[in-house]
Amino acid sequence: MREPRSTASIASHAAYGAHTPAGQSDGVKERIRDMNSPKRLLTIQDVSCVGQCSATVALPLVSACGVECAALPSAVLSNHTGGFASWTFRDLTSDMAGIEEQWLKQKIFFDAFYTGYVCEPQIDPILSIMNHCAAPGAIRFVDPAMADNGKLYAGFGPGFPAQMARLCAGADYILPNLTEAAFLLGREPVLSGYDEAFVADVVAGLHALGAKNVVLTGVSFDPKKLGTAVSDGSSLRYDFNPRLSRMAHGTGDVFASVFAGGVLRGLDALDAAALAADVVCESIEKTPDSHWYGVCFERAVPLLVSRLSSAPGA
Ligand code: PXL
Repeated sequence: MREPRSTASIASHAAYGAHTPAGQSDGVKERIRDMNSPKRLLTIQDVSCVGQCSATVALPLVSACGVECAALPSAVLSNHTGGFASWTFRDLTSDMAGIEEQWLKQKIFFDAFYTGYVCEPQIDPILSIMNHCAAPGAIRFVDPAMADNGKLYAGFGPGFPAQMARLCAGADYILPNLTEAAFLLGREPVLSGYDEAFVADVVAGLHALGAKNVVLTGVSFDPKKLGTAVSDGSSLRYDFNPRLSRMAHGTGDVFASVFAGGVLRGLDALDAAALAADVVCESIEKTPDSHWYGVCFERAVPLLVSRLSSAPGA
């Protein structure tokens, strides 16, 4: 049975600083890392049992970056909703408060949060976890995974982007594609025929929501190139790769996982975006055309590991 929640159990940065060594104090074994432990990231997104997306991408790729990856599943689906004919969906919102309570009781904190595909009633429980279970200086990555190619994913209603915008408001990094950016801003998606001034305006709108850094994916000014716009609010920089002849499901999750892992390993945001894009391209190139539901990102892990081998915190 769940214990009643007390205000004393609600931790904050101050409570983190008040840690005592494991085994002392109140008999609760505290989870304290020593200075040599990797950074610990909590990813909050669904487990699609089959489909190579969300948590089944984040866990291996964040780990391959040399960062500990804890996972809070927002839902369990038999398979993702992007191309399969049907699916089961178990919403795990009602588990979230109890999970937070356990973490607070055991003084478990996170150096970073990375949210992906989540449901509308989960925005407040997620904000609560990010507010209470953060180690000092914790970084928030929000991938507003809700739309692509001009359309919301199946299962999200028109009111969802406004809720997702609340999660973006407190983020250190948001990683929308052009479609998600348009929905966050309440605009019609524009997917081609735009210029740098248009991108700058979209990025400014996203900063105005409250996001500190904007990483806008799927940007293209030349049909042969596809890239990312990276803004810290004062400078807008671009990274481009040659456009591949095919698109694939789950590449946004590969990009966000590698980006978060790269930033936690000390890469500058543009370098992390360039690494993430290279891993996406390698994954697509190594995916047979017949493999329609995701990308074989496993085959890009050697590239990722070798590119990060000289990064700090190896
Ligand atoms: O990759 C985005 C994603 C994540 N999770 C689920 C999805 C999708 C995209 O379709 O359906 C369940």
